[in-house]
Amino acid sequence: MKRFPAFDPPEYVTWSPDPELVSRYSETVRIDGARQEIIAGLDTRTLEGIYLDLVRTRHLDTGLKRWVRQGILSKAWLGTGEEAVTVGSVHPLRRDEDVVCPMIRNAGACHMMGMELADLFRGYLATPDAPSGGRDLHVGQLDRGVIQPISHMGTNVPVLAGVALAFRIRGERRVALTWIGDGATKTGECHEGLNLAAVKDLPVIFILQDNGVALGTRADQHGAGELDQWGEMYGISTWHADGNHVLDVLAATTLAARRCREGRGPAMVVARTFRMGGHATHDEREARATFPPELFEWWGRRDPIGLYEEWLVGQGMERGRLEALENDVLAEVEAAAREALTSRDLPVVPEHALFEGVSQGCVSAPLEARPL
Ligand SMILES: Cc1ncc(C[n+]2csc(CCOP(=O)(O)OP(=O)(O)O)c2C)c(N)n1
Ligand SMILES: [Mg+2]
Repeated sequence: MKRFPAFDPPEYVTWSPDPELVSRYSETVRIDGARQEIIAGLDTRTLEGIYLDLVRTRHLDTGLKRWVRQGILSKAWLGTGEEAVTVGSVHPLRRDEDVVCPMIRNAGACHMMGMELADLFRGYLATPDAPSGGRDLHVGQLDRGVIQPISHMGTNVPVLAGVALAFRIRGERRVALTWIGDGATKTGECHEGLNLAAVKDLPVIFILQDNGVALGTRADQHGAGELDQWGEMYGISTWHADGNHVLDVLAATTLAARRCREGRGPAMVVARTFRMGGHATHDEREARATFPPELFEWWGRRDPIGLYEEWLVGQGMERGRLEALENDVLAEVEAAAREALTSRDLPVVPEHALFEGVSQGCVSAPLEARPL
């Protein structure tokens, strides 16, 4: 894929495939028979779709970072390096009926569920036509099955357990899914939500997105135990996946979703990955001081998009085809950013921001638009 020296982490700018990692990527596909079967069932169009979702997610970050450099934004929260966790876990969901609640590093889930890229940019600009009506940069859209998170970590867990409880009571075979950062595992809400989901067998999937850091605090500073068996402690069936391997995450989440739809939920997928930048763009230097350069190098060699590209090429995909797909995405993201910028001309009516939609709980889509 295209590398941008001005925006990409340096490890990605100079990225070239490590033959050993490329071969290990293929081995991971074959380790588990059930996962292998799921991956073997993905046709070319679907594999290209996964590539588009990954690249769209990366270039949404590129667009936001460009805005930061241009002074349009003061900072942006990026998911660079963690794209495979988001794309792999949303892919198995049914876009017209399942519900997600993404953390700020899961922006890819929003466009995968059907939200407009321009709306994701507008969320940052706080324009009156942004999904939150300009009130918050966290965005969601109920009629696309995306619940807007709030900033408080861990609160998404009981909310999604509640959504899944509603599915259960109505006898619907729908699935709720949310992500939990390693830092968020330390919150009380998270514990309460997981426990409720487990004792009620709710159809909810928790993706434990362990990037080894919470803001500027390393995982070994914020927790003494291992997170690998954390879900099982609550009685939640757990799969482990390589967080930088989109197909592995996809296959594990497919199995988790099957379990939920059979009424045997909840389920957890533990995926280790790494944040290739700061908590947000303002503290990249701090992040580089938090971890040794070797760790950035180690994870940098495991760029989830670079490795997926190599796997696709190994399957017979033409590099020219990948380039063409990426060029389409770049044009799409650029157009979305341009469109969002025009929203800055809209008049802001503070009364609307204060009162509109409050009684309905959502500005952009009244609850009736898509009953939960
Ligand atoms: C309850 C709560 N405490 C503190 C914060 C401040 N805060 C925002 S993000 C963050 C770290 C989150 O870490 P993690 O859950 O691992 O997610 P990551 O940022 O690594 O994706 C913290 C401490 C918050 N938003 N909510
Ligand atoms: Mg974290």
